[in-house]
Amino acid sequence: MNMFSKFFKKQKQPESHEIEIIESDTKDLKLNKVSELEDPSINLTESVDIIEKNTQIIDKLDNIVDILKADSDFKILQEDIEETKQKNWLKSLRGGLEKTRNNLGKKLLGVFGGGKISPELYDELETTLLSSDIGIRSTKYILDEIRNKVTLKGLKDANELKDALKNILIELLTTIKKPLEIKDKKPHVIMLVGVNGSGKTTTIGKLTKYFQQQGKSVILGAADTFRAAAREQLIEWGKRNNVVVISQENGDPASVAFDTVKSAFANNIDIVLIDTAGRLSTQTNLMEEIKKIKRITNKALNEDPHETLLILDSNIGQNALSQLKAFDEAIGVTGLIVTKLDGTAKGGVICAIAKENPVPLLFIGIGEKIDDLREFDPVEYVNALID
Ligand SMILES: Nc1nc2c(ncn2[C@@H]2O[C@H](COP(=O)(O)OP(=O)(O)O)[C@@H](O)[C@H]2O)c(=O)[nH]1
Ligand SMILES: [Mg+2]
Repeated sequence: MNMFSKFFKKQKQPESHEIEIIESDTKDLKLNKVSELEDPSINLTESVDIIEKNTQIIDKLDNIVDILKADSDFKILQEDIEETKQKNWLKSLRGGLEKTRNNLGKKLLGVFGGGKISPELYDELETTLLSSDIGIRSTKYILDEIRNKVTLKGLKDANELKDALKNILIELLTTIKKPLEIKDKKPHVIMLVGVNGSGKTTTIGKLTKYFQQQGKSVILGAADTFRAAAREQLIEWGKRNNVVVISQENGDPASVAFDTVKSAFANNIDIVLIDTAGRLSTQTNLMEEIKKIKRITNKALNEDPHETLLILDSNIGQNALSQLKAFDEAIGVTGLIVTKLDGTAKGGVICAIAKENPVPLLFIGIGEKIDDLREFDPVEYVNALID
C-alpha cells in the first residue's frame, strides 16, 4: 500500500459520531504532510517532493527488512525469540494455575499416592474432581474412562493412574479446542459479550495486538455506552495499539456497532471488535438490548457477526455454565474466552464446559497485561494443571 492510499483510507470518517484516531508520531508526520496538500496555498511540487523522498526512505527500509529476513542468523534470532516467548508463556500459565494445581494436585497425590487400585480410590478421586469445579457430568465421564483404562491396560498400581487421568483430560479438552477462523471476506466481525467485569474490554485490547501481529488491521467499537469509564477504557486500549475506536457519548450501543462495521467497510479494515456492556443474564431487558446490537450489526454487514464470543471469568466456577446457557439461548455463542485463570482455584471449570456445553474455547487469559492471552492448548493446560 503506498502512502497516498494509506492516508486517504484513514481520512474517511462516519459523520455522526465522535471518532478517536490514534496515530503514531511517524504517521502524524505523514498526515501533516498530506493535509498540507489540501491547502491550495501550499506549493504542490514541494509537497510531492516530500512525499517522494519519504517513499524512497520507506522503500529502502523495506529492502533492509527483506535482506534481514533472508539472513540465516536473523532467522535463528527470530526462532530464539519465539522459543523464549513460549517458555515465558508456559511459566506464566503454570504460575497462573498454581492455586488450581495446589488444590487438585495435592489431593490427587493423596489419591494416587501408592498402593493398589480400590473402590475407595474411585470415591476419593470423585470427591477431588468435584471439589475442583470439574463438574458432575465430566467427573462421571472421567471416572468411567479411568475404569475402562484400568481394565484395558490391566493397571494395578494407583500411581499409574495419574498419566491415565492426564490423557483423559487432554482428550476431553481437545473436543473444545478450535482456532479462530478468519474468512478472506472483509471485515471479519467479532462481538464480545459477557457480564460486567468478566474481562471483555481487556480481552479486546489483547486481541487487537494478537491480530496486528498477524498483519491484520483492526477497528474497535465501544458499544458499551452506559458508563463513560468503559468507553474511555476501550479508547485507552485503542491508543496503546494504535487503532481507531468508534465511540459515542451516551449513545445507542447498536448504532455504534453499526457505524463501526460501516467504517470498517469504508476503510478496508480486516477485523472489527465490538465491545458491549455487561449484561446480567437474568435481566431480560438487557438481553434484549444485546440482541438488538447483533440485529443492527447484521444490517450493516448483511449477515450475522462472524463470531459472538462469550467472555467468562474463571473465578465464577460452575456459574460459568449458567451464564453460557443464558447467553447461548439469547444470541447464540460461537466461542468462549475464559479469563483470569491466574489466581483462581477453579480452573477445572473448563472441563465442565467441555462435557456439559461443549462450545469451542478459543483463548484463555492469565493476567491483565497485553500479552497475557493465548490460544487454548489442552496439552499445555493439563500439564500446567497436574504435575
Ligand atoms: N488477573 C486478571 N485480571 C483480568 C484478566 N482479564 C481482565 N482482568 C481484569 O478484570 C477487570 C475487569 O475487566 P474488564 O475488561 O474491564 O471487564 P468488562 O467489564 O467485561 O469489560 C479489570 O480490572 C481487568 O484488568 C485476566 O486474565 N487476569
Ligand atoms: Mg468493559
